[in-house]
Amino acid sequence: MFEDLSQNIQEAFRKLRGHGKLTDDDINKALKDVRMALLSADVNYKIVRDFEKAVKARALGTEILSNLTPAQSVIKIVDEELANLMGGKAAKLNISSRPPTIILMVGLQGSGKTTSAGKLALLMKKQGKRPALVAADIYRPAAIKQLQVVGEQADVPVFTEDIKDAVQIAKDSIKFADKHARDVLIIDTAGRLQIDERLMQELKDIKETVKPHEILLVVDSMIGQEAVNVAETFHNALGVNGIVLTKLDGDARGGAALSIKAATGCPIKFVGMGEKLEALEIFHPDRMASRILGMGDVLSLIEKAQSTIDAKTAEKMVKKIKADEFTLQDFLEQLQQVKKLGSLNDLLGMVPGLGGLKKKLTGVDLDLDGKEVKHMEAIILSMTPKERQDTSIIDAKRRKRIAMGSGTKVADVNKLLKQFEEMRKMMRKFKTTQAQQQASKKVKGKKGKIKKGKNTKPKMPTLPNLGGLLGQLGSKFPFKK
Ligand SMILES: Nc1nc2c(ncn2[C@@H]2O[C@H](COP(=O)(O)OP(=O)(O)O)[C@@H](O)[C@H]2O)c(=O)[nH]1
Ligand SMILES: [Mg+2]
Repeated sequence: MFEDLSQNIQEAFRKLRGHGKLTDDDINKALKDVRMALLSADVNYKIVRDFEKAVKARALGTEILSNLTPAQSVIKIVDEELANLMGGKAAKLNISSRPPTIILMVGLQGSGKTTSAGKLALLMKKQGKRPALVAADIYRPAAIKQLQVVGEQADVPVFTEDIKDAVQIAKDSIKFADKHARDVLIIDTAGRLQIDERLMQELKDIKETVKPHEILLVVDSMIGQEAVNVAETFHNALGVNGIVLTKLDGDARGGAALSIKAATGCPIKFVGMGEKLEALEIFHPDRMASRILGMGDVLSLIEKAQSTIDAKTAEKMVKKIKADEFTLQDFLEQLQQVKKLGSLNDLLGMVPGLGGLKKKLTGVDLDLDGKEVKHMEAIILSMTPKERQDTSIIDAKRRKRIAMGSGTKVADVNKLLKQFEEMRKMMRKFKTTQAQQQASKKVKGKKGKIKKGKNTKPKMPTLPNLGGLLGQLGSKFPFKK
């Protein structure tokens, strides 16, 4: 995501860092580089001009912070102005005090409406809501089926009706919500290849009839500046409350993300980061700005890990590792947990200072969702519980059976068992180093204590352990694509 932009801006600042004191000339040069980076990211030139003006006024002015170097001050200003450009604070959904809250998904064909509807349903479900999906894309039978599949994956009911009247379907879905105690309705609508009067009228009619609390425009970020035009048109016709910017995972430039709020006044509320149902994130302009500037995004990372990794499971694993009782069954559970996080490369991009490493790692991505992991999973699943508990009983005959059962070769089974053995060895080592560290901490006394302040990050005790595990996996399991 935003690799090109990120790299160009960071390059501009790298030049500044060498300087102790900054002249106006230094700052002007750096800002010119930032301007070029934004322009080549496909940000509208007027927006870039205003942005530069705002930064310059602060950077060349009196704003010098005593605890920062001049270069850091400039970076901080750019960080804040980038966040402002994208809307400042995260914008929330309008939730109706009288359920159901009605959310209307609109946008061009292929922008990701159906996928995002499902992702949003899952997200809201995780927040304790009871959403239902509504199939109001009546022009293609496949569209209804697609929504049903998504609904099934998210375990959310899908309201369909066998009539060719999207307005009526939307209207009837409210009764459905009342009857089934659903407090959120997410209405998926028909796509259009470009702005089409007839379909736009249909959206207006749906809006008039059901009075949605939230009209979410779904926009594909890969279309760059065109995304801004699309957003303007939809906003003028319908009055859009928020934007879901999809396919950010494939967007190296970031033009749409940076321009759309400034150009249309509509805030981005969510971003799509992949095809998976979990790949929808609440959009935080400040975090996004820091991510672009390469400061990492620890908060997002922690939140992601927190929502995905079941803390209890993680704790259990750590206990087992410490007691040297880690079995293949545990490994399988760990794999399944980690898999939910998505590609390790995505995670690396969020860790401060590791963003650059990510680029170098392309090609050797630890694709935790890839074929290799599926193979490993299949192999372990083909073992009996006893075998998973104690690998020493897995003789040649058993290996053959496991390979057959999992659709792999005996060599694959052998490889997995060998890797697992190596991993356990590593874990034993890990255990001893941890014990040593603990011992030395005790000697040092209270030094480890962190003072509570306003910048205290939420506690995430299981993350370091997971990090350790990922490290083990990384060094021992070259999951190449
Ligand atoms: N990589 C990626 N693909 C996405 C994202 N959102 C949607 N897609 C894909 O884009 C395609 C079109 O999505 P769909 O929901 O059918 O679009 P619709 O026509 O607006 O309903 C599908 O192949 C989705 O899997 C995203 O955030 N990232
Ligand atoms: Mg669709």
